[in-house]
Amino acid sequence: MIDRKIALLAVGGALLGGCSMVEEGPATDAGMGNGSQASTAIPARDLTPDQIAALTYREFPGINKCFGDWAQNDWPRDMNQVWVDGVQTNPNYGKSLAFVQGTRVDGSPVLPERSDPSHAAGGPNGSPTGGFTSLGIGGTYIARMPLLVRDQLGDDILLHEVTGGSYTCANYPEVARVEVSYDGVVWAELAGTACGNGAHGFDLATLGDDAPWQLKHFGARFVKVIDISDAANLPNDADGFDLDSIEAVHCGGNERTIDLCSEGFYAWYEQSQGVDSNGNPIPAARSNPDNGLGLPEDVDDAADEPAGRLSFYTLGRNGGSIVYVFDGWVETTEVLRFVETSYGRNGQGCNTYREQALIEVSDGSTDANGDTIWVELGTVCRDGEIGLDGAALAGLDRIAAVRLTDLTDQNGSDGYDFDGVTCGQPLQ
Ligand SMILES: [Ca+2]
Ligand SMILES: [Ca+2]
Ligand SMILES: [Ca+2]
Ligand SMILES: [Ca+2]
Repeated sequence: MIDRKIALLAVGGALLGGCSMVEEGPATDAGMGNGSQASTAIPARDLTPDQIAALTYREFPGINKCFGDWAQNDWPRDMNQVWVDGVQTNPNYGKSLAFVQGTRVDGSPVLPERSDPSHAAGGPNGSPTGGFTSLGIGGTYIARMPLLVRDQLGDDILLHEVTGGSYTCANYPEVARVEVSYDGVVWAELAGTACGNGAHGFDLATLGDDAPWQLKHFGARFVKVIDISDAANLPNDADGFDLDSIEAVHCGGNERTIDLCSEGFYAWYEQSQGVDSNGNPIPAARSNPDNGLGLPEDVDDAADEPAGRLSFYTLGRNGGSIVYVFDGWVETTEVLRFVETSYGRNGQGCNTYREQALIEVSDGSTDANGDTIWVELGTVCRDGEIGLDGAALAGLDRIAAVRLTDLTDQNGSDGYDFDGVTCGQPLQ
């Protein structure tokens, strides 16, 4: 899925320039660059999806500080060794990118020595006299991180900016915001902005509810830095946010294979609950998706429900659905056993009360539109087992997520009452 190619759309010729000694802050060399340089800069605040789709990657080997083996840099499988063997160390820097540079406030090109996008790849050097990339007003810079950036306690990404002399955010507000992506297709914004010299923290925990579940569960592969400087607050020669480095504070994938017989689901996303048989909302007690986490309680009588809550989550009629994930991976040699709650009907067949759900699984892969690729395994009615061999046939050797969608056609039912998942009888 990461076959997308990234081209460098930076200012022509700028990449050949070295690091000349130019004071950061307002550029004073009015004789350079103005009107003499071909530029493909797009004077927009952000890239359109079409523009992003047209980008191709440019790699900068040899500057990845997260780990040393270039051959292991690619998602998804080669990260396993990196993480499991403990080779991974902090910090972790962006190493490859796409770049659409803006202009200076007066519309002239950013100086060549401040336009080399490789100067923002790799670690920070903190020098106001070179080694950074000026985004240009409204410019966009995309880094592809060598390892997934993960949400752990506190800030997960640091933007390093360089500004020398007496210039501060207050008197020279060059500002950037950050978006992240799992697949390079769908982007989601992180809270906060960066402005002024030094490191500025961003936290994946600030992702909105509508962010893709892969981004929240697996982490961010791509980091996009967008200049949002207000030209009205800056002098004519200001050239936007000066990016020294993108640092991942927390990186690495969760490569654990879970024990399906003892763990069940770990978290849920994309809840879209249906309604009851009369079209009314499902009662609150049946609407907590947490009730489907962990091992099933397998309750057969209302009196046996856990204290303070029910053991199940009701999908709801008319296609109620939810995505559950494991705290790691499940091999597709396994069988999933789904447990449903229907009081007093334990041991009775599906035909006695037809509450059913469609089961789809995913390893997190997305298509060209950024939509999750789901592999349909079939339907479970009440309690039921379903092998992952169908996913194996579709080319997956492990899964991380299961989507349940209600298919109940039973009169009077409010849908499939999902209790939990566990292991089933092994495949023959
Ligand atoms: Ca965090
Ligand atoms: Ca600048
Ligand atoms: Ca039921
Ligand atoms: Ca349960």
